[in-house]
Amino acid sequence: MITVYSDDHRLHAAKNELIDGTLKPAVETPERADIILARVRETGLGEVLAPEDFGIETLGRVHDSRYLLFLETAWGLWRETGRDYDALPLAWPVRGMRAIEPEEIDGKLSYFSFDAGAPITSGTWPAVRASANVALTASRIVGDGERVAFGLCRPPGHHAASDYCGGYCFLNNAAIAAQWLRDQGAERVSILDIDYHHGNGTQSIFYDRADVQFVSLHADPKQEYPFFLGYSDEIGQGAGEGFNVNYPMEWGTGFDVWGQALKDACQEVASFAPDAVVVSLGVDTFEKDPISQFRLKSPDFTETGRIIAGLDLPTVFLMEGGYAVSEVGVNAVNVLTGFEAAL
Ligand code: FKS
Ligand code: ZN
Repeated sequence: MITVYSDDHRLHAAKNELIDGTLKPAVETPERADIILARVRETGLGEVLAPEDFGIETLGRVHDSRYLLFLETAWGLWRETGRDYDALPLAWPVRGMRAIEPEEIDGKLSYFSFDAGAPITSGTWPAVRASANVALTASRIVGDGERVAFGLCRPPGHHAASDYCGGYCFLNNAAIAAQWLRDQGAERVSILDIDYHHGNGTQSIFYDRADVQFVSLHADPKQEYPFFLGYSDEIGQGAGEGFNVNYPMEWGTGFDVWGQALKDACQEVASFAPDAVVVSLGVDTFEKDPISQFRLKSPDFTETGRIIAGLDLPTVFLMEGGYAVSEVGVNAVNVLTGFEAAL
């Protein structure tokens, strides 16, 4: 299987993040991608290719143009105010407040985000563009007839919506990939999101559409981030009704329950009969993940790949989360080798 990877992910390296009420060193680090790439090479998974540049119009198929302009200019505006450390928002418009884009950068940071989990640094814009190009190139490879490709995306994408960032995510790589496949002539595309956290951004982008199905396995929002989306009664709206499927699961869930949910999710995908599947591949479901509460073991990821291969569909794997750095490479690549072994 071909892996698409760009060194430009390193340009985004947040210093800190708020965890449990204190500023701690960021857990979404460049080291994560380095370790996954090292494992790809160690296992001889296949060739590693650099991404092609797809241009900003491709991003505009999914993201709002004001939001893209914000991402491109935010660091410069923040620097102009004399600050040289990571830019973070601190206030959000909730119930009864006005959603008007403010003029000042601090207000814009708030307006274009849903949490303080997506710090903007000097290299964030080139890094997130490279990450989207990685996703698009992997999709192009599958669109050209390969059965499968792996986009080693970093930063991740599934919390980013059309016009806001959050949860380490800026551009929604999976949504951009799915939309590109549609624009290239795929009639239906499924996004199977197996990251521990609900892909609120991806869900919101396709919620009223019948051409892109969103199916997600994740920790129950009544217990876990992102808290405000991911319930099982979210089934899509309008033309999209029936094309959004959520499998929220309790803290402590192991592969007995999770693996069954994956099989059920694959049934949903199979009955949608898509031309291609985009997998939002998070391995933060791992038992030793430092920020998560599921209990998957390393061999369970191999089985996960095998089950997904059973769909017998063109498949684009895109990296999302996974923070147990010493095992993130083994677990992510286990999914890919499990998939390949089942072909
Ligand atoms: C939990 C605090 C939650 C934010 C977690 C973000 C998770 C990101 C991710 C992605 F795939 F996007 F990277 N903090 N105590 O793993 O879903
Ligand atoms: Zn996650």
